[in-house]
Amino acid sequence: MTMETTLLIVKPDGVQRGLVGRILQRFEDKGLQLAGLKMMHITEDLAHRHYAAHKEKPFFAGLVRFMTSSPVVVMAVRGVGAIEICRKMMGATFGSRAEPGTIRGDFGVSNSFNLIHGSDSPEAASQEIELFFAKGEVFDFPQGNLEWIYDAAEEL
Ligand code: D4T
Repeated sequence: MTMETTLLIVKPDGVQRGLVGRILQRFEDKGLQLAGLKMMHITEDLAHRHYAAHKEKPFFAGLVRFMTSSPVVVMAVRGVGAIEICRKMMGATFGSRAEPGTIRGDFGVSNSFNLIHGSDSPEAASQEIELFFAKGEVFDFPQGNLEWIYDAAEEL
């Protein structure tokens, strides 16, 4: 596993329901580093680009409407194996099926209003970070407590 930076989005339902703090807290509690954070309103064009892989799907129009309906909070989160770790912490796509203990499993029951997005591969992560953050908005800085988060023998 290598050091990775992933893109997470607290979707409009998470912001409207006042869950941003609790969701963000889970990633900090895990020992991952917050490297970028901002609130934004996703434009139609950005939603289309972000979900381009789904453009032929029957749920695409509703997904774009949802993602552009209200502000979101985007985060760049860093850690060894962060992409897979964050996906596991999010839980299965549908809130109705996500395991308890995961974000979607603990905070939601809806399938389309599923609270959070997370990059699903290193390629997607770098594309999505570029899409959502301008140059200089994701920070590279030493994690203060790193020596207590990773064993020195671990490969960082
Ligand atoms: P994202 O991409 O938002 O992190 O979610 P997932 O990676 O877990 O799931 P996905 O790409 O398959 O779906 C993207 C997004 O579309 C919504 N969706 C999905 C929906 O409204 N109806 C559906 O049938 C599916 C499959 C939920 C997440």
